[in-house]
Amino acid sequence: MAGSTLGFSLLLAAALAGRATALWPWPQYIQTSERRYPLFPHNFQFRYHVNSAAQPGCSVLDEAFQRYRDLLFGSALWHRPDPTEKQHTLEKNLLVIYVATPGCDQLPSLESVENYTLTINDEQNFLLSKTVWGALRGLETFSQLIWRSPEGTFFINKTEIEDFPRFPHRGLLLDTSRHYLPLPSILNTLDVMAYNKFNVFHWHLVDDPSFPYESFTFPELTRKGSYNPATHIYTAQDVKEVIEYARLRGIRVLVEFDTPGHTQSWGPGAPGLLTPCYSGSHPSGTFGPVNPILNSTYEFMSTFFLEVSSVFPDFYLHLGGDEVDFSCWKSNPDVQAFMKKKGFGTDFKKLESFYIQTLLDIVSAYGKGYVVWQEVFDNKVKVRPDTIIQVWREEVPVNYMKELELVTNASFRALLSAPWYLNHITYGPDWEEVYMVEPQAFEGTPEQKALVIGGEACMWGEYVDSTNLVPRLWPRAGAVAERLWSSRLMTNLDFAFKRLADFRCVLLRRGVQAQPLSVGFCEQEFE
Ligand code: CP6
Repeated sequence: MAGSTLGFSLLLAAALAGRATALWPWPQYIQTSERRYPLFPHNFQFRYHVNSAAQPGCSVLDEAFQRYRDLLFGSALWHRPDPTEKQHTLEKNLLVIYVATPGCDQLPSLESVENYTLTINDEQNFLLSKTVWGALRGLETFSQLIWRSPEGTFFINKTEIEDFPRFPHRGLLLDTSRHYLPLPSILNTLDVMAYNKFNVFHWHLVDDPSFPYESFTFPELTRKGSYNPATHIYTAQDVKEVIEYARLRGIRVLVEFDTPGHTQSWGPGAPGLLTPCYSGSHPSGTFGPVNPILNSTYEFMSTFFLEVSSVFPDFYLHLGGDEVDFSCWKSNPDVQAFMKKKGFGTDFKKLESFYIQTLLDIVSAYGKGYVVWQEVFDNKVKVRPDTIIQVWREEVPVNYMKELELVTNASFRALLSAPWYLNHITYGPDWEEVYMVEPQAFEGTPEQKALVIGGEACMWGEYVDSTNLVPRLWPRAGAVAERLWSSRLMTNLDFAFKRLADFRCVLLRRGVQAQPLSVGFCEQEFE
């Protein structure tokens, strides 16, 4: 990587400059100095450059300015400095934003350019980006550069930052099936994701225990499959709100409808969809994965995914495909007969592949791309070459680094999650192991390495609901966020610890109940 030596010396210089450089995640290039400029809340302005492609009325930035004004200076009234002070400082008491290309109403995508440069010097405070998404990332960085003296004055140091993400897919998975997460929990998570420069919300919406998604083509799914159809569901309005709230923060919503396994909750609302399990020659009364041998199954999936494709605007859908239990299929005589007819022998992976392949063709026809869990690749399902494979298994069938090697060797793009299960907790600084993961540390060509497009932190919901979600996520998910945003050279745990502990205090000030990393305290913890 060109400029790595330079990168390190700049990093060191910045580290020495002290508290004003507690950035998270760390930018790609930064130069800071001891020279500092005061900022005055009562007349501080975000202002569009006259030649910026984005101008007042750009919802993404107009609303971001409001959010960052509130975060930085609060809604409280700050003392007004005497008029002479104002004269000197007014011209520099603003951040000028220049966005090079138009577009404030689109959705972020995998291809979105998030680069920005931020210049704080004697002449100006200037944020330059190609797109509004880059401007959002730069605004977050700007907000993290501002600090307060003990007397309460706001300052920002002379700084030059050139920043861009290492990986384009930086996700966080929430599971809303094991426990229902109220809408505010999801929206608040999106806020904190943006503070960490995450850009994909992977919504594991339904699973075995409950089906909280309100389907308008199959309302019975929700009525019979949710924990409580009056309270524990996401209405069409809720879903729209999540998507727009995420968009305004430069975050994509990648929805997952996991099949053919993990579908128990679909059963009551979709009679005939799941496979009847047998005990001996009689149905046992229990049901297994989606029944892959019936035409009616594929008709149902066509209709259901047509709805899903229009409700969720992102190009990608997550189609699951993980952990299919074959025991029920094995027990069912009709499935056995189908296997024989198809020439699958006793290889149920072939039956699973048959299902997935048919489903993928259906979804492809709707003009969508898809992400699947690694089993789909492991079982040799024939998938489109643009399929994204999400690696989640730590050790079997191979360790996750080997799996990345195999997936990229087959020319598929890969997402890494295996080492990033934040639902796993241990006593101690468990963020360190998460932080030190190097997603490209496998045997392979540069072309293979380039096929790793990012990763996701996962918060599976068996033991997590809205009471413990926030402290379990933050600041630990931040370790994943920095690994996915910053240079691969960022491997100094002491430097990371200082900044992450500091960032955790920033989160507390912003009203996020983030758990402590270690012993210590925050200056403004109880404000
Ligand atoms: N649910 C679904 C889960 C898991 C997966 N899929 C899971 C299994 C084991 C671990 C973590 C998560 N709870 N639908 C696997 C992707 Cl350790």
